[in-house]
Amino acid sequence: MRVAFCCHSTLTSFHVKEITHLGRTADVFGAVLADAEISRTPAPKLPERNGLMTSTTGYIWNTLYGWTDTGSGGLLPSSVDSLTQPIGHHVAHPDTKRRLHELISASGLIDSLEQIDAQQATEADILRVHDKAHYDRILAESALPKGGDAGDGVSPFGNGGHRIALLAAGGAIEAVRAVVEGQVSNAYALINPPGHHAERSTGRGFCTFNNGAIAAAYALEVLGLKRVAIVDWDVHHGNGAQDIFRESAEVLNISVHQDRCFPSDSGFRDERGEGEGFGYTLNVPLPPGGGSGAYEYAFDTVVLPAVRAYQPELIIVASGFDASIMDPLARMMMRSDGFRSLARKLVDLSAEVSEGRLVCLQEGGYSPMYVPFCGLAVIEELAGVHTGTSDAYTPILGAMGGDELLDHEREAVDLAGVLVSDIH
Ligand code: 9RB
Ligand code: ZN
Repeated sequence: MRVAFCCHSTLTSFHVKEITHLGRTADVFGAVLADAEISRTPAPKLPERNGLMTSTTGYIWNTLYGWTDTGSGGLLPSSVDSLTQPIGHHVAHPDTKRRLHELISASGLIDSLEQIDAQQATEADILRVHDKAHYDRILAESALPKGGDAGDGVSPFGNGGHRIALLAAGGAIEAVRAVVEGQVSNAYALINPPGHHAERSTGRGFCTFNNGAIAAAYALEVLGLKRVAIVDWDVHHGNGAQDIFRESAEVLNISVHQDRCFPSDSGFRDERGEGEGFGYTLNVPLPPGGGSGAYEYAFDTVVLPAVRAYQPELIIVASGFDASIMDPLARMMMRSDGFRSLARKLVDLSAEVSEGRLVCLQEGGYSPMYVPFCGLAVIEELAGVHTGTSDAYTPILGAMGGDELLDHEREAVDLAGVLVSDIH
């Protein structure tokens, strides 16, 4: 079911009537919903928005995204020699993302989204950004009884894993296609495995193929766009798109990340692209400990001005939730309301520069408890729908503070802000 939503005088102020769930038992862990009757206020007749009377958010999930086999290690492979004991759940076990999908369903938000099917990306889609040798190696290792590794020894995949990786890249392509062709206004692709660390010739950091880069290349080479911006708010550096597009001015790649978290040897401010691409790689490394104050300042000072200067036709977001205060693989302090606020900024920005064309692609996020609340907040903002679901962790996490912008965070962001003037 789709919800038509009300578009006021400008694109930046569209909002939907709040959807109220009556008699809902807010048991997200049991995912039990009693009596989930939804009452909606009928949408008033709307002014036309790009010729469309309704505005929808596309959503992609596929059961196989929950079937990635991350092996028996926790982060490192399990090994008797190195005394890394086997563990039930690898840090990137797909249940975290499946739990986000289940909250989208249990909250009722899914009824307001247009579900779009992912198809496997083709070899040609992958080879727009990756070497043939990388593609061939992934297929060959995927055929082995126990699968293989995407490239760095900490990115295992199981037998047949190439099919899930192709489905993730294909989900990214499909989300971009649906938005650019006007089937939906914007989209969230809850894809897995992630992609933003995968470089032209290798996978790394749990990423096999670079879904975001593949989708950006599809937008440029197949759909005919001229300028695409990638905004990477995953807590780790978006090294993959930086590697793939370093000589291109057709992609503006902005990564806001915890300084030297992963990879520890990239993501510095002085990495700015090369040749024609100089200036179109923009890194905003943040000191550890930052919360929504640091992130909002980074967006207001660097990300938004850079994207406004660039005027892309499409914004792709590398949407990880590993900057959350609950994440085991980083040390930042974002909460769901912080992610909601970043999403709101990008929805408004996309209305300003790219006719609302905004596609979020799932990247990292390793707190099985908390990622669902962060993701729900972001997708609610994309859809302009509030389900009334409250972040169950706010009472404990909110009390920890950490949202104020600190002087050393402001200084780090301001140093990156200087680089915006080179973007045209
Ligand atoms: C270690 C290595 C990793 C790998 C991936 C991440 C996060 C990825 C993500 C963090 C650390 C290597 C421990 C390589 O969420 N991206 O968004 N660590 N990788 N070698 N060793 C010893
Ligand atoms: Zn990450």
